[in-house]
Amino acid sequence: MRIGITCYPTYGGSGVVATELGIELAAAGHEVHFISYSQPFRLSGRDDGIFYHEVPVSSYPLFEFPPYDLALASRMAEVAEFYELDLLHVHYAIPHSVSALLARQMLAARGRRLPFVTTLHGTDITLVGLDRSYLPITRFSIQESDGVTSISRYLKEKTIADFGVTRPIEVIPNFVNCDVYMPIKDEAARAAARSRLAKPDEAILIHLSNFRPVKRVADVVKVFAHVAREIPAQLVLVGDGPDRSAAEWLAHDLGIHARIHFLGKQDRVNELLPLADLMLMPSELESFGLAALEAMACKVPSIATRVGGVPELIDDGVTGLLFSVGNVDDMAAGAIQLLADPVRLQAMRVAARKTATTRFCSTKIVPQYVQYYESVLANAG
Ligand code: GMT
Repeated sequence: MRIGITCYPTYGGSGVVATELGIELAAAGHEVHFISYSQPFRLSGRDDGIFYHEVPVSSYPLFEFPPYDLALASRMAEVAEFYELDLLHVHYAIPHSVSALLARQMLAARGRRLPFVTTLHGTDITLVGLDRSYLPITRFSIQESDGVTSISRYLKEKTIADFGVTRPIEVIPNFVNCDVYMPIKDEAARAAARSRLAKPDEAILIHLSNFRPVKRVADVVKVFAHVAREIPAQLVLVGDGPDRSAAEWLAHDLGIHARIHFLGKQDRVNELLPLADLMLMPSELESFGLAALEAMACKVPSIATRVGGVPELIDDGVTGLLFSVGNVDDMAAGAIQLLADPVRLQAMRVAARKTATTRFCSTKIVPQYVQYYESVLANAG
Protein backbone atom coordinates (compact mmCIF):
# COMPACT_ATOMS: atom_id res chain seq x y z
CA MET A 1 0.00 0.00 0.00
CA ARG A 2 1.03 3.63 -0.43
CA ILE A 3 0.06 5.48 2.73
CA GLY A 4 0.21 9.17 3.57
CA ILE A 5 0.65 9.98 7.27
CA THR A 6 0.09 13.36 8.88
CA CYS A 7 0.84 14.10 12.52
CA TYR A 8 2.25 16.75 14.82
CA PRO A 9 5.97 16.28 14.26
CA THR A 10 7.11 17.68 17.59
CA TYR A 11 7.31 15.86 20.91
CA GLY A 12 4.00 14.29 21.87
CA GLY A 13 2.44 10.86 22.03
CA SER A 14 0.38 11.15 18.85
CA GLY A 15 3.46 12.11 16.82
CA VAL A 16 5.40 9.24 18.35
CA VAL A 17 2.67 6.71 17.52
CA ALA A 18 2.31 8.06 13.96
CA THR A 19 6.04 8.01 13.33
CA GLU A 20 6.61 4.56 14.80
CA LEU A 21 3.64 3.30 12.79
CA GLY A 22 5.14 4.71 9.58
CA ILE A 23 8.51 3.12 10.34
CA GLU A 24 6.88 -0.26 11.02
CA LEU A 25 4.70 -0.04 7.89
CA ALA A 26 7.73 0.76 5.74
CA ALA A 27 9.63 -2.13 7.30
CA ALA A 28 6.71 -4.37 6.33
CA GLY A 29 7.08 -3.28 2.68
CA HIS A 30 4.56 -0.45 2.43
CA GLU A 31 5.45 2.95 1.03
CA VAL A 32 4.94 5.70 3.59
CA HIS A 33 4.76 9.44 2.90
CA PHE A 34 4.87 11.76 5.92
CA ILE A 35 3.21 15.11 5.21
CA SER A 36 3.80 17.73 7.90
CA TYR A 37 5.32 21.15 8.61
CA SER A 38 8.58 19.61 9.80
CA GLN A 39 10.17 16.20 9.91
CA PRO A 40 8.75 14.06 12.74
CA PHE A 41 11.41 13.97 15.45
CA ARG A 42 11.74 10.21 15.60
CA LEU A 43 12.38 9.97 11.86
CA SER A 44 16.12 9.97 11.60
CA GLY A 45 17.85 9.85 8.27
CA ARG A 46 16.54 8.12 5.22
CA ASP A 47 14.80 4.82 5.77
CA ASP A 48 13.78 2.60 2.88
CA GLY A 49 10.17 3.15 1.93
CA ILE A 50 9.81 6.41 3.90
CA PHE A 51 9.38 9.80 2.27
CA TYR A 52 8.92 13.16 3.92
CA HIS A 53 7.02 16.07 2.34
CA GLU A 54 7.27 19.41 4.09
CA VAL A 55 4.22 21.67 4.11
CA PRO A 56 5.32 25.23 3.36
CA VAL A 57 3.15 27.77 5.16
CA SER A 58 3.71 31.16 3.63
CA SER A 59 2.88 34.32 5.47
CA TYR A 60 1.28 37.49 4.14
CA PRO A 61 0.62 40.81 5.90
CA LEU A 62 -3.12 40.14 5.75
CA PHE A 63 -2.73 36.79 7.52
CA GLU A 64 -2.64 37.36 11.24
CA PHE A 65 -2.94 33.55 11.43
CA PRO A 66 -1.28 31.76 8.48
CA PRO A 67 -3.73 29.03 7.40
CA TYR A 68 -1.67 25.85 7.95
CA ASP A 69 -4.72 23.62 7.53
CA LEU A 70 -5.22 24.90 3.95
CA ALA A 71 -1.55 24.56 3.03
CA LEU A 72 -1.68 21.04 4.47
CA ALA A 73 -4.79 20.13 2.45
CA SER A 74 -3.10 21.37 -0.75
CA ARG A 75 0.06 19.40 -0.07
CA MET A 76 -1.92 16.28 0.88
CA ALA A 77 -3.77 16.42 -2.44
CA GLU A 78 -0.55 16.99 -4.41
CA VAL A 79 1.36 14.21 -2.69
CA ALA A 80 -1.59 11.83 -3.05
CA GLU A 81 -1.76 12.53 -6.78
CA PHE A 82 1.99 12.53 -7.55
CA TYR A 83 2.74 9.41 -5.49
CA GLU A 84 -0.58 7.64 -6.11
CA LEU A 85 -1.42 7.22 -2.45
CA ASP A 86 -4.03 4.62 -1.58
CA LEU A 87 -5.08 6.43 1.58
CA LEU A 88 -4.23 9.08 4.14
CA HIS A 89 -3.92 8.36 7.84
CA VAL A 90 -4.13 11.47 10.01
CA HIS A 91 -3.23 11.50 13.69
CA TYR A 92 -4.98 13.96 16.02
CA ALA A 93 -8.25 15.23 14.61
CA ILE A 94 -7.56 18.97 14.74
CA PRO A 95 -6.92 20.24 12.09
CA HIS A 96 -5.61 17.15 10.29
CA SER A 97 -8.93 15.45 9.61
CA VAL A 98 -10.36 18.70 8.23
CA SER A 99 -7.39 19.07 5.87
CA ALA A 100 -7.76 15.45 4.79
CA LEU A 101 -11.45 16.00 4.10
CA LEU A 102 -10.58 18.94 1.84
CA ALA A 103 -7.85 16.96 0.08
CA ARG A 104 -10.30 14.11 -0.53
CA GLN A 105 -12.75 16.55 -2.11
CA MET A 106 -10.06 18.19 -4.22
CA LEU A 107 -9.05 14.83 -5.64
CA ALA A 108 -12.66 13.71 -6.12
CA ALA A 109 -13.11 16.72 -8.41
CA ARG A 110 -10.24 15.31 -10.49
CA GLY A 111 -11.81 11.87 -10.58
CA ARG A 112 -9.43 10.35 -8.02
CA ARG A 113 -10.23 8.57 -4.79
CA LEU A 114 -8.44 9.41 -1.53
CA PRO A 115 -10.02 7.76 1.53
CA PHE A 116 -8.71 8.91 4.90
CA VAL A 117 -8.49 7.41 8.37
CA THR A 118 -8.53 9.63 11.46
CA THR A 119 -6.94 8.39 14.67
CA LEU A 120 -8.13 10.11 17.83
CA HIS A 121 -5.39 10.42 20.45
CA GLY A 122 -6.48 12.44 23.43
CA THR A 123 -6.88 16.15 23.89
CA ASP A 124 -8.19 16.41 20.32
CA ILE A 125 -11.31 14.92 21.92
CA THR A 126 -11.07 15.58 25.65
CA LEU A 127 -9.92 19.22 25.59
CA VAL A 128 -9.27 21.11 22.36
CA GLY A 129 -12.05 19.46 20.39
CA LEU A 130 -14.60 20.37 23.05
CA ASP A 131 -13.78 24.06 22.69
CA ARG A 132 -16.86 25.65 21.07
CA SER A 133 -14.75 27.14 18.29
CA TYR A 134 -13.56 23.71 17.17
CA LEU A 135 -16.35 21.34 18.18
CA PRO A 136 -18.66 21.53 15.13
CA ILE A 137 -15.88 21.10 12.58
CA THR A 138 -14.13 18.40 14.60
CA ARG A 139 -17.40 16.45 14.85
CA PHE A 140 -18.00 16.93 11.12
CA SER A 141 -14.55 15.78 10.03
CA ILE A 142 -14.66 12.72 12.30
CA GLN A 143 -18.10 11.82 11.03
CA GLU A 144 -16.98 12.25 7.41
CA SER A 145 -13.76 10.21 7.77
CA ASP A 146 -13.66 6.93 5.84
CA GLY A 147 -12.35 5.26 8.98
CA VAL A 148 -11.88 6.33 12.59
CA THR A 149 -9.73 4.68 15.21
CA SER A 150 -9.22 5.59 18.84
CA ILE A 151 -6.38 4.52 21.09
CA SER A 152 -8.56 3.26 23.93
CA ARG A 153 -12.10 2.16 24.71
CA TYR A 154 -12.32 5.16 27.04
CA LEU A 155 -11.61 7.60 24.19
CA LYS A 156 -14.08 5.87 21.89
CA GLU A 157 -16.85 6.18 24.48
CA LYS A 158 -15.91 9.78 25.21
CA THR A 159 -16.08 10.64 21.48
CA ILE A 160 -19.52 9.09 21.16
CA ALA A 161 -20.81 10.75 24.33
CA ASP A 162 -19.35 14.24 23.88
CA PHE A 163 -19.47 14.61 20.09
CA GLY A 164 -22.53 12.53 19.26
CA VAL A 165 -20.48 10.77 16.57
CA THR A 166 -22.51 7.91 15.11
CA ARG A 167 -20.02 6.33 12.72
CA PRO A 168 -18.19 3.19 13.93
CA ILE A 169 -14.92 3.75 15.80
CA GLU A 170 -12.31 1.01 15.89
CA VAL A 171 -10.18 0.76 19.04
CA ILE A 172 -6.52 0.14 18.18
CA PRO A 173 -4.35 0.75 21.24
CA ASN A 174 -0.93 2.37 21.45
CA PHE A 175 1.96 0.03 20.78
CA VAL A 176 5.67 -0.26 21.42
CA ASN A 177 8.50 -1.96 19.57
CA CYS A 178 9.41 -4.59 22.17
CA ASP A 179 12.83 -5.16 20.56
CA VAL A 180 13.75 -1.49 20.91
CA TYR A 181 12.07 -0.85 24.25
CA MET A 182 13.40 -3.68 26.35
CA PRO A 183 15.14 -4.35 29.66
CA ILE A 184 18.93 -4.45 29.85
CA LYS A 185 19.51 -8.15 30.41
CA ASP A 186 23.14 -7.88 31.49
CA GLU A 187 22.93 -6.72 35.14
CA ALA A 188 26.53 -5.46 35.13
CA ALA A 189 25.85 -3.31 32.07
CA ARG A 190 22.66 -1.97 33.68
CA ALA A 191 24.51 -1.19 36.93
CA ALA A 192 27.23 0.62 34.99
CA ALA A 193 24.69 2.73 33.10
CA ARG A 194 22.74 3.45 36.32
CA SER A 195 25.93 4.62 38.03
CA ARG A 196 25.90 7.72 35.81
CA LEU A 197 22.66 8.77 37.52
CA ALA A 198 22.69 7.24 41.00
CA LYS A 199 24.80 5.52 43.61
CA PRO A 200 24.49 1.70 43.75
CA ASP A 201 22.11 1.77 46.75
CA GLU A 202 19.86 4.47 45.31
CA ALA A 203 16.54 3.89 43.57
CA ILE A 204 15.87 5.63 40.26
CA LEU A 205 12.43 7.07 39.50
CA ILE A 206 11.68 8.43 36.06
CA HIS A 207 9.07 10.67 34.45
CA LEU A 208 8.65 11.24 30.72
CA SER A 209 6.29 13.82 29.24
CA ASN A 210 5.89 17.07 27.38
CA PHE A 211 5.59 18.98 30.70
CA ARG A 212 2.13 20.33 30.00
CA PRO A 213 -0.31 21.07 32.85
CA VAL A 214 -2.25 17.83 32.14
CA LYS A 215 0.89 15.86 33.13
CA ARG A 216 0.97 17.39 36.67
CA VAL A 217 4.76 17.52 36.79
CA ALA A 218 4.56 19.31 40.17
CA ASP A 219 3.02 16.12 41.58
CA VAL A 220 5.98 14.17 40.21
CA VAL A 221 8.36 16.40 42.16
CA LYS A 222 6.17 16.28 45.31
CA VAL A 223 5.87 12.47 45.22
CA PHE A 224 9.61 12.22 44.78
CA ALA A 225 10.20 14.60 47.72
CA HIS A 226 8.25 12.19 49.97
CA VAL A 227 10.08 9.16 48.58
CA ALA A 228 13.50 10.79 48.94
CA ARG A 229 12.82 11.44 52.64
CA GLU A 230 12.44 7.69 53.26
CA ILE A 231 14.61 6.02 50.63
CA PRO A 232 17.89 6.99 48.95
CA ALA A 233 16.72 7.88 45.45
CA GLN A 234 17.23 9.99 42.33
CA LEU A 235 14.61 11.34 39.94
CA VAL A 236 15.17 11.52 36.18
CA LEU A 237 12.89 13.90 34.29
CA VAL A 238 12.82 13.45 30.53
CA GLY A 239 11.11 15.96 28.25
CA ASP A 240 10.44 19.65 28.22
CA GLY A 241 7.50 22.01 28.05
CA PRO A 242 5.66 24.86 29.70
CA ASP A 243 5.75 23.46 33.27
CA ARG A 244 9.44 22.66 33.39
CA SER A 245 10.56 25.89 35.01
CA ALA A 246 7.86 25.64 37.72
CA ALA A 247 9.07 22.09 38.43
CA GLU A 248 12.66 23.34 38.72
CA TRP A 249 11.59 26.05 41.16
CA LEU A 250 9.63 23.52 43.20
CA ALA A 251 12.62 21.17 43.32
CA HIS A 252 14.71 24.05 44.69
CA ASP A 253 12.03 25.12 47.19
CA LEU A 254 11.76 21.54 48.49
CA GLY A 255 15.55 21.28 48.71
CA ILE A 256 15.75 18.22 46.48
CA HIS A 257 17.11 19.71 43.25
CA ALA A 258 20.47 17.99 43.70
CA ARG A 259 18.70 14.64 43.37
CA ILE A 260 16.72 15.54 40.28
CA HIS A 261 18.13 15.23 36.76
CA PHE A 262 16.29 17.47 34.33
CA LEU A 263 17.49 15.88 31.09
CA GLY A 264 15.23 17.82 28.72
CA LYS A 265 14.22 16.32 25.38
CA GLN A 266 16.01 13.08 24.65
CA ASP A 267 16.00 11.11 21.43
CA ARG A 268 16.85 7.70 22.84
CA VAL A 269 14.42 7.29 25.74
CA ASN A 270 14.65 3.53 25.19
CA GLU A 271 18.16 3.72 26.68
CA LEU A 272 17.03 5.67 29.75
CA LEU A 273 13.81 3.89 30.72
CA PRO A 274 15.41 0.49 31.52
CA LEU A 275 17.65 2.17 34.09
CA ALA A 276 14.70 3.11 36.28
CA ASP A 277 12.94 1.20 39.07
CA LEU A 278 9.65 3.07 38.79
CA MET A 279 7.91 5.45 36.42
CA LEU A 280 5.79 8.32 37.79
CA MET A 281 2.76 9.30 35.66
CA PRO A 282 0.38 11.31 37.88
CA SER A 283 -1.52 12.86 34.94
CA GLU A 284 -4.81 14.68 35.22
CA LEU A 285 -5.92 12.66 32.20
CA GLU A 286 -4.40 10.13 29.82
CA SER A 287 -6.39 8.59 27.03
CA PHE A 288 -3.91 5.74 27.07
CA GLY A 289 -0.52 6.60 28.58
CA LEU A 290 2.11 5.74 25.97
CA ALA A 291 4.97 6.75 28.30
CA ALA A 292 3.86 4.14 30.84
CA LEU A 293 3.69 1.48 28.10
CA GLU A 294 7.20 2.31 26.92
CA ALA A 295 8.38 1.99 30.54
CA MET A 296 6.54 -1.32 31.00
CA ALA A 297 8.26 -2.73 27.91
CA CYS A 298 11.54 -1.87 29.66
CA LYS A 299 10.35 -3.75 32.78
CA VAL A 300 9.50 -0.57 34.68
CA PRO A 301 6.10 -0.42 36.42
CA SER A 302 4.30 2.88 36.99
CA ILE A 303 2.84 4.81 39.87
CA ALA A 304 0.00 6.42 37.94
CA THR A 305 -3.47 7.91 38.15
CA ARG A 306 -6.69 5.98 37.58
CA VAL A 307 -7.86 8.19 34.71
CA GLY A 308 -9.07 7.82 31.13
CA GLY A 309 -7.65 4.76 29.39
CA VAL A 310 -4.87 4.10 31.93
CA PRO A 311 -6.72 1.17 33.56
CA GLU A 312 -6.87 -0.46 30.10
CA LEU A 313 -3.07 -0.56 30.22
CA ILE A 314 -2.14 -0.87 33.89
CA ASP A 315 -3.60 -3.63 36.02
CA ASP A 316 -3.67 -2.02 39.49
CA GLY A 317 -1.48 -3.97 41.93
CA VAL A 318 -0.14 -6.24 39.19
CA THR A 319 1.66 -4.13 36.59
CA GLY A 320 1.64 -0.84 38.51
CA LEU A 321 -0.25 1.11 41.15
CA LEU A 322 -3.14 3.46 40.42
CA PHE A 323 -4.33 6.39 42.55
CA SER A 324 -6.75 9.27 42.32
CA VAL A 325 -5.50 12.51 40.72
CA GLY A 326 -3.53 14.70 43.11
CA ASN A 327 -3.25 12.05 45.82
CA VAL A 328 0.45 12.72 46.29
CA ASP A 329 0.64 11.16 49.77
CA ASP A 330 -0.75 7.79 48.67
CA MET A 331 1.31 7.75 45.48
CA ALA A 332 4.44 8.36 47.54
CA ALA A 333 3.44 5.70 50.11
CA GLY A 334 2.84 3.22 47.26
CA ALA A 335 6.22 3.96 45.72
CA ILE A 336 8.00 3.67 49.08
CA GLN A 337 6.33 0.32 49.87
CA LEU A 338 7.26 -1.08 46.47
CA LEU A 339 10.86 0.10 46.59
CA ALA A 340 11.21 -1.37 50.08
CA ASP A 341 9.90 -4.76 48.93
CA PRO A 342 12.28 -6.07 46.22
CA VAL A 343 10.33 -9.33 45.78
CA ARG A 344 7.05 -7.53 45.06
CA LEU A 345 8.80 -4.97 42.88
CA GLN A 346 10.49 -7.71 40.86
CA ALA A 347 7.16 -9.52 40.35
CA MET A 348 5.62 -6.28 39.13
CA ARG A 349 8.56 -5.60 36.83
CA VAL A 350 8.17 -9.03 35.23
CA ALA A 351 4.39 -8.61 34.90
CA ALA A 352 4.80 -5.16 33.32
CA ARG A 353 7.13 -6.46 30.59
CA LYS A 354 4.84 -9.44 30.04
CA THR A 355 1.79 -7.23 29.49
CA ALA A 356 3.72 -5.06 27.05
CA THR A 357 4.98 -8.04 25.05
CA THR A 358 1.78 -10.08 25.04
CA ARG A 359 -0.70 -7.27 24.35
CA PHE A 360 0.95 -4.12 23.02
CA CYS A 361 3.96 -5.01 20.85
CA SER A 362 4.08 -3.39 17.43
CA THR A 363 4.10 -6.91 15.95
CA LYS A 364 0.57 -7.36 17.32
CA ILE A 365 -0.88 -3.89 16.82
CA VAL A 366 0.53 -2.71 13.47
CA PRO A 367 -1.17 -5.58 11.55
CA GLN A 368 -4.45 -4.34 13.07
CA TYR A 369 -3.91 -0.99 11.34
CA VAL A 370 -3.09 -2.72 8.04
CA GLN A 371 -6.23 -4.84 8.31
CA TYR A 372 -8.23 -1.73 9.10
CA TYR A 373 -6.80 0.12 6.06
CA GLU A 374 -7.81 -2.84 3.89
CA SER A 375 -11.37 -2.74 5.20
CA VAL A 376 -11.54 1.03 4.64
CA LEU A 377 -10.25 0.63 1.08
CA ALA A 378 -12.77 -2.12 0.43
CA ASN A 379 -15.64 0.05 1.70
CA ALA A 380 -14.64 3.47 0.36
CA GLY A 381 -16.67 4.53 -2.65
O1 GMT B 1 -1.62 14.90 25.16
C1 GMT B 1 -2.41 14.86 24.20
O2 GMT B 1 -3.60 14.89 24.24
C2 GMT B 1 -1.87 14.77 22.86
C3 GMT B 1 -1.38 13.42 22.53
C4 GMT B 1 -0.08 13.76 21.95
O3 GMT B 1 -0.04 14.09 20.80
O4 GMT B 1 0.89 13.77 22.70
O5 GMT B 1 -1.28 12.48 23.61
C5 GMT B 1 -2.29 11.53 23.66
O6 GMT B 1 -1.90 10.54 22.74
C6 GMT B 1 -0.99 9.55 23.21
C7 GMT B 1 -0.68 8.62 22.05
O7 GMT B 1 -1.83 8.05 21.50
C8 GMT B 1 -1.60 8.84 24.42
O8 GMT B 1 -0.80 7.77 24.85
C9 GMT B 1 -1.78 9.88 25.53
O9 GMT B 1 -2.39 9.25 26.64
C10 GMT B 1 -2.64 11.02 25.04
N1 GMT B 1 -2.59 12.10 26.04
C11 GMT B 1 -3.65 12.45 26.77
O10 GMT B 1 -4.72 11.89 26.67
C12 GMT B 1 -3.46 13.58 27.71
